[in-house]
Amino acid sequence: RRTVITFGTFDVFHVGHLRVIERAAALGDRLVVGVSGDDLNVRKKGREPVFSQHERLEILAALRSVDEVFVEESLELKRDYITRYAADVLVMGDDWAGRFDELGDICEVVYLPRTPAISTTALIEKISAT
Ligand code: C2G
Repeated sequence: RRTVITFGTFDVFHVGHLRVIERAAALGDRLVVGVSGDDLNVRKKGREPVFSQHERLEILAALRSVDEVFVEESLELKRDYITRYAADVLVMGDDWAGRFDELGDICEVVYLPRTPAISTTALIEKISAT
């Protein structure tokens, strides 16, 4: 059995999120998703996500491609999470290309291309402007 792990905030869930989840799932038999916690987002981006971590976990857990979800408490804990969930593959969006190569000693590291022209930030701007 091949376990894939991926991470993200997945705020205001959109088709770019769905596609990366589906492509990650296709790389193995079991997909585990680390959803960035609210505290991590405040530290990282200086603001609370639109949807709480509870809501974001609930959405991710309901997806057909997702087998397990957990809260990602810190960006620095990837090695621990990979070990804890016995992941064989780490998938990240290619905006992180090269950043996690050091984890290649314990798993395969794959960067997937992002879906162009869609982002949570752009969606928030679009909704605010209407
Ligand atoms: N994504 C995508 N295409 C988009 C937008 C997002 O493929 N147009 C992907 C990202 O590459 C990522 C996932 O969707 O793989 C989640 O995106 P974000 O919520 O923006 O995640 P991010 O803030 O990059 O995660 O440990 C990582 C952190 O949790 C950060």
